[in-house]
Amino acid sequence: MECKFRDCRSKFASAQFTVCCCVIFFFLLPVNEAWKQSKPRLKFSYKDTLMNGSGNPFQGSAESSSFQSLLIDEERGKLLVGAKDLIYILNLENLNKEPKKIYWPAAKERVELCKQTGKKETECANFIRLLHNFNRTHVYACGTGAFQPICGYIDLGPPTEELSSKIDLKTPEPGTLKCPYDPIQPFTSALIDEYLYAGTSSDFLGRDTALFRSPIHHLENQYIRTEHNNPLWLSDPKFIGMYPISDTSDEDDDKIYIFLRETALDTTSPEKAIYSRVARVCKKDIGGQRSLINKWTTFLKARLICSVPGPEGYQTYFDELQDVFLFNTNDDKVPVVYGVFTSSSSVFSGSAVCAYSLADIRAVFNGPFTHKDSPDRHWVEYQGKIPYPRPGTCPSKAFDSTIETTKDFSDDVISFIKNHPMMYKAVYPINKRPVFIQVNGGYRITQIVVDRVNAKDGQYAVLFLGTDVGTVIKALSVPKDNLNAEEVVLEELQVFEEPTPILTMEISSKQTDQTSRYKVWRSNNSVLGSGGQCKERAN
Ligand SMILES: *[C@@H]1O[C@H](CO)[C@@H](O)[C@H](O)[C@H]1NC(C)=O
Ligand SMILES: CC(=O)N[C@H]1CO[C@H](CO)[C@@H](O)[C@@H]1O
Repeated sequence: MECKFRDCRSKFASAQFTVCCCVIFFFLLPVNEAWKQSKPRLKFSYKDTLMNGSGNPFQGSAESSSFQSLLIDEERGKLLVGAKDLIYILNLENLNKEPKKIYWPAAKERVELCKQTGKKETECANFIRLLHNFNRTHVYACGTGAFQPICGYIDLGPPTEELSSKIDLKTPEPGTLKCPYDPIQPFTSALIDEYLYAGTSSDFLGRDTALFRSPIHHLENQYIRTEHNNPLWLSDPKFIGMYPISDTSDEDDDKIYIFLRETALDTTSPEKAIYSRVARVCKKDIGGQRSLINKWTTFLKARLICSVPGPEGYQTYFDELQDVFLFNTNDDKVPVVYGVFTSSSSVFSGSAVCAYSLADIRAVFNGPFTHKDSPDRHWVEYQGKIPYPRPGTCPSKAFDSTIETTKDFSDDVISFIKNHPMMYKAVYPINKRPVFIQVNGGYRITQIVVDRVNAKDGQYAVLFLGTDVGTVIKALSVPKDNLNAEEVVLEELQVFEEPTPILTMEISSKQTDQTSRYKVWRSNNSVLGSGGQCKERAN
C-alpha cells in the first residue's frame, strides 16, 4: 500500500534532484510574456488517488451532503463535519466506518417563515458553518438556522472514553453575531478564551457585515464590534481567516490578526477595486467610554500586497485574498502567513501565493497612519500629532499603570482611531514577490495548507494548493538568497471525482511527526481524508 502524502522523505529525495537540475526562472519574465508554468512531475487521477491509498472519500448519506465545516479531533481520532441539518462524526482512520450523526434541523416554523420571506427553499435549513473545540468534553457549533443562526454544545465526553451511542446537543442559543444567516457568505471565526470572534453578517438581509466578539458563557459581558456603517473601517468585507498571536511576552499585549478582502476606498482607479487586508485588535479590548462604546478601540488595518514585478517597474497585482494559512516557525511570535490571491484583471486570470512575515506586518502597524482631508482629496501619510498612547496599543499595566483597560483611553485616542484605522504603508511579501504563480491555466487556486518536510539541508515548506476544479497541487517553494524563489510542482492530484471547487483544507496540528499529519479537503458534496492511516508503511 502506498501513502502518497505520508511518504515525504523518499519523495523529497527526488524533489531535490529536480531543484538542482531544472530550475524554473519564470519569476524573472516580464508580465506581458506568457509565464512559463512548471508542470507537475506526477499526475494522479481520482482513481489513482484512491488506489494508491492516499485518499479516503466520504460522500455523506442520503439525508445530507451539503458539507459546510470541518473539525479534526486528533485526540479522539475523529473528524467532525458540519452539513445541512446534521453533524457527522467520522473516524479519521476510515471516514466511512460507522459514521455517527447528530441531527440538528431548524425549527419547522422557522423554516416556513424563511420560505415566506422569499429565501430560496434550499437555503431554508440549518447549515452548520462553525465547529470549534470548547473544552475537553464539548464542541461549540453554530448553524444558519434557516436564516436565524443558532449555536449549541456537543457533548463528546472525555477524550479517553469511547463516544457514547447517543451524543447530546445541548441548549441551542442565539447565534446572531457569531454565524452568518446564509450558507454561502465567506465567513471566519475563532474561539479564544470563551469568546467567539467572528467576521460575519449580523442581519437577515446581509447588509451589516462586521468583526464581532461575543462572550460565550459569561453573560454579563457585552459583545464588541467594528463601527457600524463606517466604510473607513470596513467596506463590504469578506472575512477569510483569523488567528490569536502574541506580540510580546506580556499577555495583556495579545492580539487577534484578521485577514479579509474588501472594497477599496484607498484606490486611485475610477473603477471599483477589491483590496486585501490584514487587520488586528487587542484581546483585552472592551470598548471605549464615551465614544466607541462596545466598539473596538484598537482596530487597525493595512493593505496586503501580492504582485509580480514586470518591466519598467510595472506591477501585476493579485488583489483578492481567497485563503490564508498560518505557518509556525521556530519563533512562535513570528509565524509566516501564506495567502492565496486571485487576480481580478479582465486581461488574464491567475492565482498567486504570497508569504508574509509577521515581523513585516507588525512593522507596518508601527508605521505611519493614512489620512484624507476631505472626500475629494487623495490619501496621504498622516503628518500631525499622534495621541498617547499610540492608537492600536493594547492597555497594559506594564506599559502604563494609568491605562488599565481600553475605557481609560482619552477621547483623543478614541477619535483618532475612529478616523484613522488604516496604515499608510502596505505589507509586502517576503522577497517582494509570490512564492507560487498560476496564470491562465483555466482554473483558480482557492485553498492552501502548508506542511514542512525535513531534508538534509534544512526544513522546507510544502504547499498543498486546492483548486476550483477539484485538484490539489503539491509544490515546493525553495527560498534562495538572491530574491529568486524557485517553485517545483511535485504532484497534481484529482481529489474529487467531479471538477468542483475545494472549499476547505485542513491539516492536523500535530507538529512532531510529519509522516502522520492528517489532511482533509472539503467540497460542497464530498470530503476526502488523507494520511495518518497507513501505519503499515514505515518510510
Ligand atoms: C465544558 O463546557 C460545558 C458546556 O458549558 C459544560 O457543561 C462542561 O461541564 C464543561 N466541561 C469541562 C470538562 O469543563
Ligand atoms: C507513485 C505511485 O505509486 N503511483 C501509482 C498510483 O496508482 C496508479 C494506478 O494504480 C499507478 O499507475 C501509479 O504508478
